[in-house]
Amino acid sequence: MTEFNKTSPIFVTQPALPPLAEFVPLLEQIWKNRILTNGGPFHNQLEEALCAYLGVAHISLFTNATIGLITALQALQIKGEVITTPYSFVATAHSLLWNGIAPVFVDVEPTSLNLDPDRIEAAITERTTAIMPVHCYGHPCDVDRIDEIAEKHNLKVIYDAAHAFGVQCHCGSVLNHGDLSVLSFHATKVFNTFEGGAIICRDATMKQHIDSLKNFGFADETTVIDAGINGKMSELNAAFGLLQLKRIDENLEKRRLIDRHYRSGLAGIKGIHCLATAGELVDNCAYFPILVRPEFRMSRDATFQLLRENGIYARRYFYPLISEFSMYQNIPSAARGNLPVAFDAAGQVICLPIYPELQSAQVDMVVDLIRG
Ligand code: T4K
Repeated sequence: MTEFNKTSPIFVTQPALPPLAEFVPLLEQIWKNRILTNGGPFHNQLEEALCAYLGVAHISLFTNATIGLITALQALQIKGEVITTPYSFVATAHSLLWNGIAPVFVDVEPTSLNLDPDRIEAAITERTTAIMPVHCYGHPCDVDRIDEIAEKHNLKVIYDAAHAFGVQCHCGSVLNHGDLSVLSFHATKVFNTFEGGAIICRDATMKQHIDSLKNFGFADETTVIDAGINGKMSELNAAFGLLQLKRIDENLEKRRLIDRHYRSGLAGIKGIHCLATAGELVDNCAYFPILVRPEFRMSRDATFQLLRENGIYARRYFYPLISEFSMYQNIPSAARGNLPVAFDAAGQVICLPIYPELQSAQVDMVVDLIRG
C-alpha cells in the first residue's frame, strides 16, 4: 500500500497496478513468442477469461471503448438518428458523429442520472434506428423498460457500458442486455489494461463480424468484406489485463468499503446528496458522485475549489453536458428546456476520489473538508 502523505495530491482515481515482478514473466513470454498483436495468445486468453468472469457469451477486445462504440454502430449498420443521453463522457455522442449519425438527446431520470425511459418514446421519429444509453457511474439503466421500448419500435440498443465492468442487474450481468454493450478498460476504470475496451455480444456470428471489423474488415488473408478499422488490443495490454483480473474481486471490495465510508461520513450534511447505490444489485463503485444542492453552505464550484486548494483533485463528471459542446449545442434536442434534470445534475455534481488504494484517513480528510 502506498504511504499516505498529507501533501501528495489525491486524484479522482488512481489505477490499480499489480506488482511489477508479476508482469515481467508475461513480458518475457511476449518476447519469446514474438507475437505482439493481431489476436495473439494473451489476447485470446483474456477474451476467454473475461467471458467467464463477467458471465457473458462473447467478447471482442478493443484498443479502447471509443473505437469499440464506433465499431458497434458499424456492426449493426446504424444510420439516421440515435437517442442518447447528454449526461456522459463526450465519447458517447462522438461515436455517433463519427458514423454520420444524428444524436437526439433525451433527459435523464433524477435518481440514477441514466436515460429516462419515460421520455424515450416522445423522441422517436421515423429516422430513429437505435438507442444508446449509458450505465452512468456503473449504475444499471432501466434495462427492462429500454429493451421493451426498443422491441416495440424495432430499434437496436447499444449500451455504452464504459463504467459497468462486473455490474449485475436482476438477471445477471447487465452486459447481456441490448444488442451490444461496450466496456472501457482505460487507466481510470475499475478494470484497466492501460488503454482498452471490449464489445460484448450474444452470438458467434456477430462476434466474427466484429472481429473482422476491428481488423480492417479482413475475412481471411486475401478477402476484405467491410471497410473495417484497426481496433485490435495488443498482447502487452492483454497480458496486463490477465494480471488485473486476478485481483479484481479484492479491488472491488476495497471500492465498496470506501463507498460505505463516504456514505456514513457524509450522512446528514444539509445539501449534500450521495447518489443511491444499486441496492440489492451488484454495483462496482466505479465513481462516488455527490450532488451539491442549493441548501449546502457553498456552491458546487466553491466546494470543488476548496477540495482543489487542499490537494484533492475531484472531478465534475459530467459537466458540461455533451449537449453543451459546440458540435452539439445547435441540435434542437440540446436545448436546456429539453434537459432540465441533466442540466441540474451537471451544475451540482462532484465525483469524489475513489480507488482501491485510497486510505480511510484520506476519505476522512475529504469528508471533513466538505463538512466544514
Ligand atoms: N463512454 C463513457 C461513458 C466514458 O466515461 C468513456 C471514458 C468512454 C466512453 C470512452 O472510453 P475510452 O475510449 O477512454 O476507453 C477520463 C478517461 O480518459 C476516459 O476514459 C473516461 N471515460 C473519462 C470519464 O475520464 P479525463 O480526461 O477526465 O482523464 P484524466 O487524464 O484527467 O484522468 C483523471 C484522473 O485520473 C487524473 O487526474 C489522474 C488519474 N490518472 C489518470 C490517468 C490517465 C492516473 O492516476 N493515471 C493515469 O494513467 O478522461
